[in-house]
Amino acid sequence: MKKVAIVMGSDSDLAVMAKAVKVLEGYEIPYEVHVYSAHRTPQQAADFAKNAKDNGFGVIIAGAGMAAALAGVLAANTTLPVIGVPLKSAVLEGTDALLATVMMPSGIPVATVAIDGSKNAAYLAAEILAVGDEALSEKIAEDRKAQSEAVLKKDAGISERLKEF
Ligand code: RP5
Repeated sequence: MKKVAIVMGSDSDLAVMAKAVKVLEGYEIPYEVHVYSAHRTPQQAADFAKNAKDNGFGVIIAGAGMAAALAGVLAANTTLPVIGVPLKSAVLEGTDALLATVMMPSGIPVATVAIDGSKNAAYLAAEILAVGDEALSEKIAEDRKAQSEAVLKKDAGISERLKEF
């Protein structure tokens, strides 16, 4: 199976991006985690993306905050799908990173998830890999079924829970 790359702009992003790792581990998808900054290590970020396909990656997840150029820079240097995770910052609460990540020019797409949406980035990466992997596709379908069952269980118990209020 192809690997997923999880790249973050700073180690201060790790707590959020670790949630993506847990999802990938749940599906037994191989992955690597790296810290490369579009601004502080531009050469290393570009080189990683340029070599990613040859190094066995199928998807790149890029998480960055503030003036979040990382996902776009990686996307500019590879034809692999890049999923951008805009990360919350103290001043603008992630809207800065959201706009920087999502507003890519035509021809260089970044599939942008929600602010701090690292789990969905991993689910999306799994779905991309599952296009050519029936066993993975079945695992994802089972996961969706479990989610539905959990909601229906809550539905069945909601009248009882109302008495708590
Ligand atoms: C971004 O700047 C990083 O992705 C991080 O979210 C933010 C702050 O980085 P540090 O100053 O904590 O290293 O490039």
